Amino acid sequence: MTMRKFFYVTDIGDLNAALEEARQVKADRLAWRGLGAGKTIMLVFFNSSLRTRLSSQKAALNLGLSPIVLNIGQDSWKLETGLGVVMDGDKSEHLREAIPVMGCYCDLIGVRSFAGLTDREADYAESVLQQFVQYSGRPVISLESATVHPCQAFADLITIDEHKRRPRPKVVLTWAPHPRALPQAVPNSFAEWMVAAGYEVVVTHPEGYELDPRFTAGARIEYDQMKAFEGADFIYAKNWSCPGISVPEQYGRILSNDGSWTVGARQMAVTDDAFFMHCLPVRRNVIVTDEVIDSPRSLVIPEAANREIAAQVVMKRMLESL
Ligand code: SN0
Repeated sequence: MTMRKFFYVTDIGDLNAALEEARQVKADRLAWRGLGAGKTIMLVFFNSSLRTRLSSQKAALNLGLSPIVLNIGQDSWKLETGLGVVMDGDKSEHLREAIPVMGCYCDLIGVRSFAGLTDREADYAESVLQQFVQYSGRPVISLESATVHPCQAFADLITIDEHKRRPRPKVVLTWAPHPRALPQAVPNSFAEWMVAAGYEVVVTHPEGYELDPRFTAGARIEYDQMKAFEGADFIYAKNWSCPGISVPEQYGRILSNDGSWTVGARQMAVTDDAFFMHCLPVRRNVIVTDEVIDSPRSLVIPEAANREIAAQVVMKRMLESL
């Protein structure tokens, strides 16, 4: 299947085929090292990164694809992303020129650009990433954009597929408190991918944190965290700020810092000996207790390791589609 962009679960097509390809890549990651020879991927970061940056570079190197990393605002001019802006402030260059220039020097582009969390419409239209699609002339991978983090969700799917004890595991996505307002990209994509995989998906959070139904359709929403955890096979913790579904003015705000939602032994005790998952970076003893993240049921490191595999499958398919 040809692949020109990687934002949504539908961009990867059949998930069983994608998982099979992930297994092949994992079994011999250098088998396609000729595929990317002489080609370049530009990895553009508007925000910080550890796993995404390293796993994307590693995946590219496995394919013989040369990565070029650009940190916007540090290594480059500060870029204006809004349209129609009078550029008399601190931004020296507009995306409208920067994107086609970057496109001249590479074959694939990956972009990290977090939600601004002030303008829901602009964030949910993925306005920055759409400009990359429109003006670069290259296949574009979201490396966490305003509303999605597909590389993370694919790695999570691989990890669950490797650890599941039954064909249709119960997978619980739980909100947890955090001192800062964080994007909805990770929970959006996680819910979207888990529903698409056909798993039993439960999303639990305090009232007001309802995610956009375009990502959660098919999942059960449960406001009682303990009830949600009952009999679970996988617990996926993540903080997110208010998605602004019922009250649009609350978009991007922190509505709760209720410490009873921190995932600890009390909640894990009612699961079916569930695995614990988090995309990282994680605030210990805010999102999850030391006891749970340090337990043998924690999958946070295998999940991170699978980021390389997920990224490699996506880049491989894009190279095969050129
Ligand atoms: C990002 C997020 O979307 O929630 C990236 C996750 C992959 N996380 C953060 O920005 C955490 C920052 C913090 O201060 O803990």
